[in-house]
Amino acid sequence: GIAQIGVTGLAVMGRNLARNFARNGFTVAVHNRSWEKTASLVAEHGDEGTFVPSESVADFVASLERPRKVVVMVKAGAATDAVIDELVPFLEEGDIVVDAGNAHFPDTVRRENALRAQGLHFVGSGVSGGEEGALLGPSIMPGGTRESYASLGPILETIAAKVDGVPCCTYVGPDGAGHFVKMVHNGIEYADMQLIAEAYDLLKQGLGASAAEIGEIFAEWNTGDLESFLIEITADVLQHVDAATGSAFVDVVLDQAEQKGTGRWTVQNGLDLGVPITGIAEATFARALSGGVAQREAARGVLPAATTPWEVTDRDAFVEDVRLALYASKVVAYSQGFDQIAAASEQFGWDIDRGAMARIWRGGCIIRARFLNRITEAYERAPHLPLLLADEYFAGAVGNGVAAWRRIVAGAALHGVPTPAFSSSLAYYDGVRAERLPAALIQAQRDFFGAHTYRRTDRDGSFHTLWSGDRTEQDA
Ligand code: NBP
Repeated sequence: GIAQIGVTGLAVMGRNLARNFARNGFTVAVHNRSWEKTASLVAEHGDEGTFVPSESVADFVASLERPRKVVVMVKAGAATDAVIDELVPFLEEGDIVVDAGNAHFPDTVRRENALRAQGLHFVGSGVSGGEEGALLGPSIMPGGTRESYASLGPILETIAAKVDGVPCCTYVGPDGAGHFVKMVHNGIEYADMQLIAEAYDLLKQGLGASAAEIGEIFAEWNTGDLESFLIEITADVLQHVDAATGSAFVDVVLDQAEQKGTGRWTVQNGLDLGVPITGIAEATFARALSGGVAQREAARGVLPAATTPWEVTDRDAFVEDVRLALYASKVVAYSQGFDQIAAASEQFGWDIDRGAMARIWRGGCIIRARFLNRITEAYERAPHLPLLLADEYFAGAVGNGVAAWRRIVAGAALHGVPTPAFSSSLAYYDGVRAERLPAALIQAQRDFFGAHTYRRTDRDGSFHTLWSGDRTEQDA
């Protein structure tokens, strides 16, 4: 074989990934279940580099240098299993199969086990950045064995996005670690988008501002701490005018957000691990609420607001309050997402370097942002930092904004503006910093009805009170 890397699955993502490899000087073997996609890739982009097209899996595998490196970029789920099953009989010990699709991490753990038993390396790799990222440089999150990364890593790092010359690709950890981190990335993306949407709604309802005016505010914010891809495209979207109606584009889009399911996976895993990822959960549920047409229909005009419209008098001060509240809520959402990575890393023995994850998210992916540098720095200061929010930089930045955050959340509640992500982030902040929580009462209740026992503040041990008897306390 002569090709250094192969790609099978040449729909939008695989096609662009193959072009990216070729444009970077790699000889790329290409294959797709149906020949037309392979043929059109070579016909349209064959001049961008060296492609070695094959019609059969056998020829495709034979066209690769050993150890072979095959990137599978097909529809996640059954298609991925089908492609792996077809490839494996042709592969030999030490070959590397990379699943670059959006697999759910437990599937990746299962596949890695099965291929390892056959002497093959299976690398579940998160790839973020959509079509454009795949072509111009995505953020890449490869799992699998460290050994496979030694030969695969340099190729992936070459095609990844670069920030300050540093590739947005690094070894994440064993088996499902790469796809897990990609899942949390997507969960954080949900939270970030919801927070931005709430900020937009606050500005709209508080100021009565037009979409275009709010777009200008976002454009201004994009020059400061909030600078990010999502803020940038928000400014762009808000200033876009619908050609058919002449209205602001955002005002003619139906207010029902859809989802493909990675937010749901992230929340389900947060529940499994017992990590309060409230920002991601609120964002996922907010999309579900928006799509609950029957419920919204039933509530409209029936549930009283019992409030007055928001009339903000000091425009500039209000805009700054919303900005500070957005930043603080965003720090909470990211802090929670990194807690989830830490918990999974511990549970599955993945040893994930959280600072490195923030570093490879600085470019290529949807949540790329200036502020990720601060996260990397925080984990460099303290690699085992138990709470990102408590890092000296973030504690200071959020502390600066906390009065503004309270004004905004209180104002939203007073005037009936739904801000689930802003509000729950503030509740999390107050919960995690509390001297004492009402959890003491919950534990007492649990002991009362279920003899679940409790611990005391004044001495060690577990205790149970005989609630239905003489109420004496026993050692449990
Ligand atoms: P699709 O998810 O639409 O999958 C289409 C590809 O899967 C085609 O090449 C198709 O072959 C192949 N395929 C199917 Br379907 N069933 C197959 C089977 N049983 N055997 C062999 N091949 C089969 O492609 P995509 O939109 O390019 O996405 C690819 C992956 O990337 C997915 O996992 C997706 O979730 C992920 N993705 C990621 C991002 C991102 O931003 N990271 C964006 C979009 C997608 P055919 O041509 O013969 O039908």
